[in-house]
Amino acid sequence: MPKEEFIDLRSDTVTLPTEEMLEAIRHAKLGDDVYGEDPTVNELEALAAERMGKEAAVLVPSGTMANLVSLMSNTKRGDLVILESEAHMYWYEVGGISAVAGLLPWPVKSKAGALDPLDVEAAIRPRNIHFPEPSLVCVENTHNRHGGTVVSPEQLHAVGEVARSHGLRFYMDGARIFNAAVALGVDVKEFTKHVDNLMFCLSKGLSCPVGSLVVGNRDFVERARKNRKVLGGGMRQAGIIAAAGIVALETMVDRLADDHRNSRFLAEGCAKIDGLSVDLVRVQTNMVVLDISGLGVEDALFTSKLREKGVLAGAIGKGKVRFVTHRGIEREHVERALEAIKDVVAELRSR
Ligand code: TLP
Repeated sequence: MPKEEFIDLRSDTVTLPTEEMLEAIRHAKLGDDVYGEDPTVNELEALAAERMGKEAAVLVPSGTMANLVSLMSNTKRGDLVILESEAHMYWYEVGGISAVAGLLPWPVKSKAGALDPLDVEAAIRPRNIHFPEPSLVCVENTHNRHGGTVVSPEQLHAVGEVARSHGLRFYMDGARIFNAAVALGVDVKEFTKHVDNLMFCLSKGLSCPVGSLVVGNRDFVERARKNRKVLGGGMRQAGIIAAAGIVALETMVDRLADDHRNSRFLAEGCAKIDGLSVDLVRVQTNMVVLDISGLGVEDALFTSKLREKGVLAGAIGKGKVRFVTHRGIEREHVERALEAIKDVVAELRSR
């Protein structure tokens, strides 16, 4: 089957740029961004800072680099960082938090991604000769491994209060923060006002080919710019990336609601299939996590059977399979995906 015929629900990272983005890239005014002279990058950074209600922003190539430079810019080597135990930074970023930033991650369990402020407080150990210095609390929003769940502004406020009262900074991996804002129907600043700084991605549901932004106060962003450089992320005519980012921020946010409707439809369809279970409460944005453990097969077998039927999904371990909706996935694709899922379940149950 040619690749373009697959219904690709592995991630919203697979989205391709829109025609308008490609046009904007073609006509972007460019300069050397390491000298601060790329007008399109400067425009995107100013726009991102304004949208997030912060002083400044810096464009980086990936979400992973955004998290890493943010960690480095919020801490010093040897510090302790409190994060949620299923956090992307802890699971999927090649251990950069320790290997590169030199930090001790201190995972705290949560319900559906929202940390309990009491658990955060308990994790902040007193200053003592035996303990590393705690300096940062991190949250993820929406929360990827919990199924795209939204950490509400109220929850952020409560955790932020604990962090601040102990003199710790508060950072948000907001890779999909616009999904959270659209899901609750509120301005993104309702979330961002509770954290000191954050990152968000252009290259996921917003459909850009590349790019993430690190956002916060001027001092923090200045440190982030320097840390981006040390990691080799200082780019030159990066306006070709930023041009698409401007289009994304201006035109691609509201349509995320379509992705949320489609994931809901997919989840409700899957919930009706015998042998599968879905926690519908967690289907809040553009992700669906299917629990296939009732079928008694490896998740990788399930996804390879689905692939044979033209549907791509992610095996995320422990009998869980992830589907992510995004631009390019319409209701009819979801209907076809549901048919394929039904067929695979029937096939596996008859073995
Ligand atoms: N997540 C990817 C994979 O790495 C799992 C995906 O397909 O969801 N923070 C969060 C919450 C993320 O979900 C991701 C990407 C990142 C950071 C890293 O972004 P990139 O892939 O741009 O380095």
